[in-house]
Amino acid sequence: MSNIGGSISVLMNNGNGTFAPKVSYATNGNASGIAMGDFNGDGKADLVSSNWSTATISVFINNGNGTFAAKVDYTAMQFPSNIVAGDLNGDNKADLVATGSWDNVVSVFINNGNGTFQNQVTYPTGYYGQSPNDVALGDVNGDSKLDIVTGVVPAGVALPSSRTTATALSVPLMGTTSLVRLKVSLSATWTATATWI
Ligand SMILES: [Ca+2]
Ligand SMILES: [Ca+2]
Ligand SMILES: [Ca+2]
Repeated sequence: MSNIGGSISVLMNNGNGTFAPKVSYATNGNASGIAMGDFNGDGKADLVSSNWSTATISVFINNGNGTFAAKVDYTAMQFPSNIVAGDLNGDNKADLVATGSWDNVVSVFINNGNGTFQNQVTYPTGYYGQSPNDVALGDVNGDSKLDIVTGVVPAGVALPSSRTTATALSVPLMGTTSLVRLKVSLSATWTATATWI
């Protein structure tokens, strides 16, 4: 993969389930993951991409009419394959969690409350060779606070409630920048099966 050409495309609903032609916004390198959330509290969904090739995330604030302001980039860990948005500290402003697939961590970006974000705080998710490639937020312990769940390759994947969900994971090959894909399925006995796709 090269460090060129990443973008997000937005297709606006015409109101009847058909969509207007795409409007694209350039990201800082390959946009391997995207997420949406209201980052500045105006009730309009904002956008973020995790940029695989540049170890950054790009935040796009909604202008309020479905167009997006110029991106603001933040430093992430290497190979941030996926990203998710959710309110982690209870201020009703969406925060961000990105994977750091090369470094076996997740990066948490707390919203300052106005759509700008603090520097990442990282948390380990595994050990060398077990890269977190997908991430989800859910309240695992019922305290109404979102917890972080990561998909790890190849040993398995942790899910908060479902034992049958299959998830596709993007996998960095060690020593290269190539991308391969695995599908991981969990059986009723929590046995994880990984299949190349
Ligand atoms: Ca917003
Ligand atoms: Ca928050
Ligand atoms: Ca919780």
